[in-house]
Amino acid sequence: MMTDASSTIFQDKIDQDIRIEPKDWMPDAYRKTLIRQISQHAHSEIVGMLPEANWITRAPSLRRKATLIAKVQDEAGHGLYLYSAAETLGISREEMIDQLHSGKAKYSSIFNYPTLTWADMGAIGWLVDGAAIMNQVPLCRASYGPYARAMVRICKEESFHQRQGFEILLTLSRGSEAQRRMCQDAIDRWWWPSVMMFGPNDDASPHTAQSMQWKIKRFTNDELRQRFVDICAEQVKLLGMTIPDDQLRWNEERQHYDFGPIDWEEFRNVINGNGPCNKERLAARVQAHEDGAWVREAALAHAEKKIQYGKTA
Ligand code: FAQ
Repeated sequence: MMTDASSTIFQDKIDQDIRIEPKDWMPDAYRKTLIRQISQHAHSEIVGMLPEANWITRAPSLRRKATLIAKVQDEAGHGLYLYSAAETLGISREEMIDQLHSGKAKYSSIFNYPTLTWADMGAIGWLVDGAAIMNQVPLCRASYGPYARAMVRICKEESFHQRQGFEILLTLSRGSEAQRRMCQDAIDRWWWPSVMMFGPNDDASPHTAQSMQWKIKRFTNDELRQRFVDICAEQVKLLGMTIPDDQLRWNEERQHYDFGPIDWEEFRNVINGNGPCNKERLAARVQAHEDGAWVREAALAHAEKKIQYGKTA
């Protein structure tokens, strides 16, 4: 039950950077916010496997294929840690999966774009994993223990993902004219959707202020987006490529890059289910879940048998 005293103790713990653990008292709204964010994050990892899985069979070499399989497998692992972290808050895995499959739960907008060429594997690694790391490193210090601890390993793996992506683009950028064009085209298509990954501007973000007070978020959407732009604007020079934004310019006074306007209408469309691949992605997830029903049934039957055996033994 919530009392003024318990909510004061709770906020004091947050203010002193003492982690909140599953059995500690927490306000209902804190629990709900975490379930929302962690489950959306888990869904993003799982749906995020699909655009890349599309290229496993067409990777250009055995080395690239093995690396891509490992990356996609890591993403499955991230989804599982995150579902487990969300379960500690009192929601079941089945409920979360139902919310995803019924379209009730969101997942990151970025995974609703198609992967058209091999260079997209590089652009996803460099830009999408790059944006993910920028957002997720501060989550290692999130106030909720199980989420923060899951993020430590996830971030280590994401940083490897980001490097493999950059290396794919670097190789293409030193290749033939056609490869260089493919590289630039992938950057052109993935840049703005990656910038949008950080979410709405701070003044249009309903959850940021409260999540900052609870130290779930340590930085605002715009602060993280700005850091991402600053880093990418420098890294793109190593590739000899360009970022598709003619307003991208170093601002000496701000000590940051200025950048052009974001197409928020496109963002709203994508998060409301009308992006280029939303329907395809959800259909693939639902199909995979249905195809896996026999595995779940067999695992349950096996577990029940073990319990029975344990009782009679
Ligand atoms: N897409 O008030 P805010 C990855 C929604 S993992 C869709 O700012 P908040 C790994 C937001 O949910 C990528 N929806 O919300 C990988 C809210 O809707 P709601 C995922 C978005 O929570 C790489 C509404 O807009 N990462 O990439 C998006 O304070 C490569 C208002 O927004 C995480 O989930 C969006 N981009 O801040 C895998 C990190 N942005 O729930 C495979 C954890 C906002 O009220 C390949 N999450 N919305 O209906 C977070 O840090 C936060 O939840 C934010 C949003 C920053 C995403």
